[in-house]
Amino acid sequence: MKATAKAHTNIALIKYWGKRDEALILPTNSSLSLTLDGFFTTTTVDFQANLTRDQFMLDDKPVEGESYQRVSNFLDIIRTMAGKENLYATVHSKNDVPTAAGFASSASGFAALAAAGTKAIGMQLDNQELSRLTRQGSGSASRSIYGGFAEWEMGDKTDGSDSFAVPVAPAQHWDIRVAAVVLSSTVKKVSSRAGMKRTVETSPFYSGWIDSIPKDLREIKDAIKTKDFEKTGSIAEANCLKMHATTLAANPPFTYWHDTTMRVMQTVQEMKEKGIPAYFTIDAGPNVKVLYLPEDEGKVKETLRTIPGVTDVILSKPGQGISYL
Ligand code: 2P0
Repeated sequence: MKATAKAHTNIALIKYWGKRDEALILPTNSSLSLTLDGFFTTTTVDFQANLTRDQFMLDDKPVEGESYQRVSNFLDIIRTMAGKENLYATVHSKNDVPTAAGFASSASGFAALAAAGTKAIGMQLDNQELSRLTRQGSGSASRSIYGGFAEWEMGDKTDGSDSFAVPVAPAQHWDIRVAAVVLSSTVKKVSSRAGMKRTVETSPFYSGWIDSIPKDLREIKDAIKTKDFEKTGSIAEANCLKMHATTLAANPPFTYWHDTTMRVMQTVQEMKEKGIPAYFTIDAGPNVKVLYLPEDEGKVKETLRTIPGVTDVILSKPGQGISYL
């Protein structure tokens, strides 16, 4: 009862920022992302009748503590779905997500775990069912089931049955690129889970964030469909700034930005002024991702690399959804 699956990480263009149910991982807003070719996780799950607990190996090292618990709790959901409550597994995961690039490996990690785990235990789920399950491991992971552009529809049911991601456009639809700008100092004081919770509970800007999402989503889907890069980039950039603005008004207030984060944002603005279309987006950390077109790759990479405090620039194309190896 063994299966291996591969999943890519994704970058949100319309951010998921807030939960209405922390246990089921139900969001307060819908979100939209681009799956990335350059960053992925490969996971093998092997259910064995002789095991008395799960084992989790990440990059060949045994993992215990909170990360182990999240994986084992997620396998509990799969075991319950399959009606095999006492069947434990060994999980071997390999991350091809450079941690320094500031991508949460939880998106590719839980998507690969859900795909390999369900197949290994003998279940056949369609993508919608798989996304709904994956969501319960990590919200952003629900979008990594699909390649290209995907939307996680928040749903409104309390049991989460209508909260899952759907495909918007496949990777082949549009070759836009993402540069992950790696900063020398990446200390993060507030986790994304804690950050979104504090923001929902205390930020007076939060209702403005929620109210603005339907229009952002509608317009970015139109722009993706018509391959309007300027429009797609502008909406994504503004959506990211709105998300980060909610944290500044939280109590106590916080920001994920460092000085280099702002320097990168300024440089992207200067590139636009020089006629190179480039747009930034930032998740719950100081690193910056820059959207650009393939013909500008050389200039964009060189410009970003020379910013003081930037140690590396990792480039990626749109990536594919879940695959089984
Ligand atoms: C996103 N982020 O849409 C947003 C933008 C961070 C900023 O999803 O608690 O690791 O596991 O559901 O998915 C990061 O949060 O959180 C995230 P959980 P997750 O990509």
